[in-house]
Amino acid sequence: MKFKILMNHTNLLKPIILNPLHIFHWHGMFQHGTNWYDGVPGQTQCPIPNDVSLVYNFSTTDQHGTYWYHSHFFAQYVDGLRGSLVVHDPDDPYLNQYDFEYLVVLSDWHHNTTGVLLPLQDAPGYSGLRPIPDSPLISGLGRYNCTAAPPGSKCKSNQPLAVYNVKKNKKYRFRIINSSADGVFVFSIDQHKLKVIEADGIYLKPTIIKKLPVAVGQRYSVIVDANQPVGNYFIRGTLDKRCTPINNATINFNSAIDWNGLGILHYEGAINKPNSKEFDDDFTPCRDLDKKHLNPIKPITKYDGHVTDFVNITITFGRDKNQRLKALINNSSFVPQMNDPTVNKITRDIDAKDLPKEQNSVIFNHNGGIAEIYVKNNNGADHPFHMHGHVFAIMYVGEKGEVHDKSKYNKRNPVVRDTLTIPGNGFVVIRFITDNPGVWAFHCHIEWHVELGMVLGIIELQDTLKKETIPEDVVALCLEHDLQKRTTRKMLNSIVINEIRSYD
Ligand SMILES: [Cu+2]
Repeated sequence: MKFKILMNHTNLLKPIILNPLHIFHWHGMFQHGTNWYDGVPGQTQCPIPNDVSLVYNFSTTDQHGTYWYHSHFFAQYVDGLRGSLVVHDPDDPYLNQYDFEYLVVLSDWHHNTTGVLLPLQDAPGYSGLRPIPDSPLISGLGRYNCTAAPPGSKCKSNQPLAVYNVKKNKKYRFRIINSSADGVFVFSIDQHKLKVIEADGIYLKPTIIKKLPVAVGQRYSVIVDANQPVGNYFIRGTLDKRCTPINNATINFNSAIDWNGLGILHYEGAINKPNSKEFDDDFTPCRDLDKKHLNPIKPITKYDGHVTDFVNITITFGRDKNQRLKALINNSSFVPQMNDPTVNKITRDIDAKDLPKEQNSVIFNHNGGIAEIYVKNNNGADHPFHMHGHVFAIMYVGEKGEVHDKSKYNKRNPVVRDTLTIPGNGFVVIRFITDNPGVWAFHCHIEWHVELGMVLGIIELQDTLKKETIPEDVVALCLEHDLQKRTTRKMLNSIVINEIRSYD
């Protein structure tokens, strides 16, 4: 199968001198038979030291669509170690419905690096919420109110915006990725409705919307018809403030951020300054796009059957003995063992039930079975959960106060994707097919919550997994380096970004 990485070159930052350890996750890729290339420290591989290279050698098998890749090591991706990944489909059912395609990579930019931000969140007694960003970015470009910049700053308030060029009466596929640390983005183009055709690599029955809410880690494709009068129109990548809780102990709570990120849809020949008007909201704030817009192109029925494994998990927050904030899954905060990932342990014949408790393991042993996970959110915040190695079917999303009623499950034509929002104090029920031997993270994609330990380790088909052989160069990453020593918090302060406003 043809494999192609499409880089959105406007999203590359340069130059970046990073912590000398890296690890890359290929968000949305199933990694059938190549669990060790999933790129999760402590679960699937040891980090790659400086001057060492690793080829991630995996097949996309039958997957096509919009994905992305990012570091999964501490919060490196928030500092810019991320990009888009598109697998083109020669049999794309919508290929004749658009003329060109574009990538839109949305992100929430922090002026401080995560080397500064994470230790603040990790400080004993920290009583704030998630760090507040400084600018929303559309494909790496955004603006900042320079009156708030420090003295001597080279900040310019009229930085160029991302411009997407179109020709009148042509149709465009926009692939939209929310690669943020945290924020829910709302994407729209003034005077142009969006025909939604893909969510997280799953083709959809097309429906028309005005505004697209995108949680962290989610991807969509929409078709835009350039059928309006020739002109310049605003593209809006708004960070939805309603979904970002703030108190005055929150890191950067007095951020000068303008939550309304802008780009421009430029028709060939247009000379006007854009002054287009934003659509009214046609979605529920802080929730995923409504399921009526997410019907798979053909109903996916394989999740309607006998559930072979059932797991019940609860999300909360707590504090450790040093009063540090921790995210808890079933009362346990995930701690990766950087120098001995779980998959290495399994292949050494360690039984999954004997893994250290703080690896938050859940075990699925039925080959080809249907696993069901009930996630209860005992916390007021919404959490966008992403599963590695799989897509899952959403049986139900329950709001705060709703009673869990199995008769309401959507078994016959469920929404299928790899990232969903779990409502604050609500619950979700998802199902997936246990057919992919591996150690797969299931975690909140708010990067600040990952760092607080909101991660589960799915141990799937360990009897098959333990017979597999991890490639020598991957194992060597653990053997050759004293990683545990090198991955201290102190190291993170070595992240330096020299010029945050220099783009390729
Ligand atoms: Cu979260």
